[in-house]
Amino acid sequence: TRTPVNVTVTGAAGQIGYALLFRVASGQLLGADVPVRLRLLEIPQAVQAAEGTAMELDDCAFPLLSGIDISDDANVAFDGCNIALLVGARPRAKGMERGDLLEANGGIFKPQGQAINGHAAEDVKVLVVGNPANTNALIAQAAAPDVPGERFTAMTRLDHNRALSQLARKTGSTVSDISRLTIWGNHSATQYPDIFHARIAGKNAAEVVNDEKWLADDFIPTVAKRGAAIIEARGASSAASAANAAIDHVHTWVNGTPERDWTSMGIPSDGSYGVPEGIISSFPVTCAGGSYEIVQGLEINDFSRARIDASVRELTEERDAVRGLGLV
Ligand code: NAX
Repeated sequence: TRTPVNVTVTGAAGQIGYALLFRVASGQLLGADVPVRLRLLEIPQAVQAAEGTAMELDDCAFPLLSGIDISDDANVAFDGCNIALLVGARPRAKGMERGDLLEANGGIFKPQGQAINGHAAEDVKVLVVGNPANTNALIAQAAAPDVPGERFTAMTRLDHNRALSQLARKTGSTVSDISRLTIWGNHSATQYPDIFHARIAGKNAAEVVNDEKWLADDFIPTVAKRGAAIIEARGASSAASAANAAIDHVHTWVNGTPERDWTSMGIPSDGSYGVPEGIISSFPVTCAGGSYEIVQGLEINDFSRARIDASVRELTEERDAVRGLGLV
């Protein structure tokens, strides 16, 4: 039998945690033949709620779930961690400035990065879901100098999936007809969903759509502001769809992208496409053998360039702000 993979989930008692843990335990994260051990990290006040979720996980009798540990100590929760899902974060309170938000999250992601550095397994892969995801990933990465930098990623897969769904609806196709869509930049309202290289059943998606006004005034803002629309409708932020995207992100990273397709991941820039090296920005990537590569050689038109640049500018401002706080 295989050694279980240690999957650490932070914010395990939160709403995304509740939607995520059962899917991890059932084998959807890594595959139906991979046993997992869950390591849950919560703040002390939420440990009891996490224990309640763990009771329900027990009650599912998942054959692949080889154990559950709960802790409020990052050094314990990341011990031997192979996959880290960093979901818990400090939400923006009313009237909170961006600097305060970044500082509060620095207080979470810096010690977690240090704990990963000190205790995680050699092959650790990190996905940051908690917002501001890209910059939180940068903070954790900076605190983990002994872990290869490319192991720190941020989630833009929910944006990617939202864009797939909107494009399918507009063109009367199905999501499985669509490939090569890209989310560029920050997981924020400045993100840029790019369909100029996407294919719909073998045709260029932008040509199929043939409606730049829809692209600029409908598609892009709908995808970028979908999180707010969900809150408005549901009275709570996206949870099951966010958990689903986290599953997709890690599953693709570990098991690879399909032939002739790619996905979107927030990853440390190597300078490709004029994105300053080091910031964690979303790119089109292919995955194989447990690692990813940026898709190279795409032509970026003026429409796309302006939007990528705007989102990247926001990321460099966030980076400068956390640099000012001594976090990176
Ligand atoms: P909840 O408030 O329901 O849960 C967050 C949990 O994190 C709480 O149980 C809290 O006790 C815990 N927590 C706080 N600080 C912690 C720490 N230092 N260590 C361990 N646990 C800690 O939020 P939820 O709806 O689950 O959302 C979690 C995060 O995901 C938020 O930051 C949210 O903004 C972000 N999202 C990111 C998305 C993305 O696409 N990247 C989309 C969905 C979501 O909005």
